[in-house]
Amino acid sequence: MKNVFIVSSTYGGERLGLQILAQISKDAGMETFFYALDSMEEENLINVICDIKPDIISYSAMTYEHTQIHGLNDKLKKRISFISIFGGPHYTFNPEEIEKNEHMDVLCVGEGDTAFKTFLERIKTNSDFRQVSNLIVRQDKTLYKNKVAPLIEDLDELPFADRGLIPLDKKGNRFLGNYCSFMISRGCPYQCTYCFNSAYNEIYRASKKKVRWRSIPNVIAEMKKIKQEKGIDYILLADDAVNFLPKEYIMEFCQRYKAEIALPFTAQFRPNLIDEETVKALKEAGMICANCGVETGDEEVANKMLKRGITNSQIKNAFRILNKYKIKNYSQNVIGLPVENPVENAMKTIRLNIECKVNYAHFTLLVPFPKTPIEAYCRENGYLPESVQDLKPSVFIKTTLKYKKEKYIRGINNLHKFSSIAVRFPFFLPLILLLIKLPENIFFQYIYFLWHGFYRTVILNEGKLSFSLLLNGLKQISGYLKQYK
Ligand code: B12
Ligand code: SF4
Repeated sequence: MKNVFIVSSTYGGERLGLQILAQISKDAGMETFFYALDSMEEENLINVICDIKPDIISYSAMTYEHTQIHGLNDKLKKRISFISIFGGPHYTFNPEEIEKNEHMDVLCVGEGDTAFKTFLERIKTNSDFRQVSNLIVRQDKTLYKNKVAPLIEDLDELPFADRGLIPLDKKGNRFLGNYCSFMISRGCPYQCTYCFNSAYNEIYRASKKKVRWRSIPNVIAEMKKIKQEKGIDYILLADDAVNFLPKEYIMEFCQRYKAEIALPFTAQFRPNLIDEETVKALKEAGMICANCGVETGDEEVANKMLKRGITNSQIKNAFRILNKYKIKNYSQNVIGLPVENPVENAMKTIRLNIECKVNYAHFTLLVPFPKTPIEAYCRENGYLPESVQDLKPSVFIKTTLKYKKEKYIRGINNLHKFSSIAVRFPFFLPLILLLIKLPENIFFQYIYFLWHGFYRTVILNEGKLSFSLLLNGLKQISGYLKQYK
């Protein structure tokens, strides 16, 4: 039997959740294919898939990727017969999608590993799959809604992610070189209001252990296998935060990693949980780069509105430690928040990053995702009169929020383009404050993306600056901007 996975884009990287499902599909004896919608013209893709004649098409989407995915599924349903199954964050938080769309046969809520395995087994044996946990199944115009099973407790039970289907070229990712990503843990105990986790943990109220982690031998075995098979020279630890893991675990992991893997790596941290001993051990194990969520420099907004549970002094301490151990660091920041004056608020974030001496500060504009507490807050307070679900917002281009004054919209969209440069070169701030008064324009947008690409490729990841790198960067930017015209 044949199963085709479809996503809207890989964004030049891996999609680990889907790669685990791909391995499950292969283990079930399915001939397995993978396509990203942005890898070819839609009509070509439809022809390719029709030629394959799949029994199952498995779609995965984050919110805002789903519209394109649904359009493709509708067109395919008119041409060939197959069972369509949908999973990923968008469907987890918006399961009602299946009620609205008659071409959706199955929808998976939450962790899909066990449900997908059972679903494939039932299909292969031609048996009933209407009562599989986590699935909503449409059959004979009836929807069969099943309960969500508890979170998987033992992550070692999962297969290693498939590394063959998603075409990472030899040079790998433009930022990281020939790398692969790994996840040691799943879950996050926090409830930041702009993130999916509070809604996710609500779905899994009954599961006591929200953060789970694999055993060290299991992680090391996967890394060793991939290092040998793919000759990678870099590792990206993709966990929401590596310091959700117990300290003793990190210490032991560092010893084994240094002895058996010894590749440079990047990891993500929650700044309030960073401590010197752990950073020192990770540095000795090979960590050369760390990513931390600063998010906002306004402590009151951070804790009352965003429910970050963090102080500015904890953030400063985190970067002091990273800088002391010469770990290249970058911060994630969110601006364009639902406050009276978003420019003033963003300036506090820029200043906090300057004080922290962050190497590279990455700024995105808030997109209030449906079903997150911040979306409700925006709507209740007049920043978002209707759901943004039908728009196609981008965290990189324009705010989706309504502000009382036009100058705030122009100001925040323009300041977003220069925030990272302002952190690196604070003496440009007076000039930047003048520039943001100008009308919004494409030139500022290019500056934003070029700076982002240059800093992350050349400075953080020590790539070589070249004409072809610049050309490639410009091509990618114009391709991205075309989608948002
Ligand atoms: C790595 C990552 C990325 C990567 C890779 C994307 C990916 N989805 O793998 C990249 C960098 C591309 C990315 C980009 C973005 N991301 Co992101 N990303 C993540 C992150 C941190 C980990 C993803 C992961 O591997 N999870 C672990 C695996 C096991 O879970 P999973 O992928 O959800 O898959 C499981 C289930 O969903 C389900 N499932 C998934 N697909 C399918 C398909 C079928 C058929 C079935 C049955 C089941 C199923 O089963 C899987 C296994 O259990 C998550 C947060 C998180 N912890 O999940 C955010 C997350 C997915 N991202 C999110 C967002 C919003 C984005 C962005 C849109 C914006 C942003 N914040 O930058 C961009 C979009 C791209 C752009 N414009 O550039 C949101 C999505 C929210 C939503 N409602 O859709 C999340 C949940 C984080 C958050 N803050 O809320 N992201
Ligand atoms: S700490 Fe990170 S992953 Fe956890 S809820 Fe906050 S933003 Fe989401």
